[in-house]
Amino acid sequence: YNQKRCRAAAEETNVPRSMSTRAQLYERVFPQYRQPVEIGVFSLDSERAFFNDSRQLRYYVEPGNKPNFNLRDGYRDRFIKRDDGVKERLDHLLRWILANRAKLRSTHTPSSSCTLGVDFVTWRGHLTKLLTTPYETQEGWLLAVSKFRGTLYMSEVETEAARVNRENRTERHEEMMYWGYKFEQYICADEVNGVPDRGGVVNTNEAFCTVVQTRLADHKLLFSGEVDCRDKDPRAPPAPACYVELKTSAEICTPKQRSNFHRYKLLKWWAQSFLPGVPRIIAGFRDHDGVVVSVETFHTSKISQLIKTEYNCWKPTVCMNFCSDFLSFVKSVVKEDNPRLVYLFTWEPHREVTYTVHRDSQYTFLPDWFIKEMAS
Ligand code: 0WD
Ligand code: CA
Repeated sequence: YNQKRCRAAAEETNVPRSMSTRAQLYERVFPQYRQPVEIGVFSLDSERAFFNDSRQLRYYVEPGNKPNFNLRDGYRDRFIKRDDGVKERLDHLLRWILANRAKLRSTHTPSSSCTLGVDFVTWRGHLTKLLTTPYETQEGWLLAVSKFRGTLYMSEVETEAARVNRENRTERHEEMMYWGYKFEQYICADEVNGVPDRGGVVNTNEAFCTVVQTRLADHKLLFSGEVDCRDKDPRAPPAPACYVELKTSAEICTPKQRSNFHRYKLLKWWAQSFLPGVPRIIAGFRDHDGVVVSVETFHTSKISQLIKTEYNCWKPTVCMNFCSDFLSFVKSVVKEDNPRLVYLFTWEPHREVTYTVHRDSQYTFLPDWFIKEMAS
């Protein structure tokens, strides 16, 4: 019924039913992307409780380029893992919006207006997936979209394939997921003049998130992303320019490995940090046993130069134009303002982006507490 209805509606109004992800279609001039501005922050504590402040912000402590970091240390006895079976959807970001509603209204819309004054609200991670879609050949995605008071809220839904992968991770993979967090602990201090506590507990419930506002072509965006740490120098530029992204990756030993690193990993790293305007990525290269063998800095703005030596490599303009066109597609499809109505956008590699419509279903994601509070 839904499929049919949606087709009928689309035919009446000339709304396209699908969209191509072929890279060549998006090779045109770089779209306007306004410098992202931080409009707030929030923290999630060791129990995943929300705080409208920067209590979880950590400080970057330079490791030197030949440090002695064993990323396996503490996996068995000093690790508290977030339950990734719990789907939080946009909840923390919605809490931030409610807590800062007055501020948002007065700076972006006439004081009498009851709208947020942005077109899209989402996680940075969801936008990263959109940016990399024209080059992705492994993993598809599902994005649920609802329109509420003129704003399009976009929340990821776990694909069947992703759930199967998550539920069948090997012990080796589980441990390797810890390595990235352990690397953060070797590099970050809790206090501005502090030192990292390598003997402490790694708790992946804890997070510090920035909330930024920007514009891609004619789309006003408000999104949030997790930030690993900041430059401790008080003279550092204001956020997000003082933020530092931390990464780990397998050490590069062969030309083939170097090429794969440039083609796949640097694409993801670039997209993730470019979106919120994080200028620096600190990468720890580790061996098979989880020992960091070198540390390198990547400047986000220089990554696209770095990869130009690769044959047939990814292009930032394709990523940004695809994202912009996808957001236009969403705007053309999602017309009804109703928080219980979900348009589910679907993409699988080698396919087009399509969508289905769902009323009062398992996909509804805007919580009653948010809708109620926004109405008051
Ligand atoms: O509902 C969902 N499907 C998701 C929710 C997917 C991704 C994130 N989240 C939520 C969580 O509340 C998290 O605190 O978003 C927050 C982070 O959002 P983001 O910054 O937009 O996510 P992303 O850019 O994908 O990842 C940033 C970091 C990761 O670091 P690396 O260096 O590995 O990219 O956030 C962590 C991870 O440390 N992370 C997550 N934390 C909580 N839940 C998740 C997740 N699902 N995915 C990555
Ligand atoms: Ca990171």
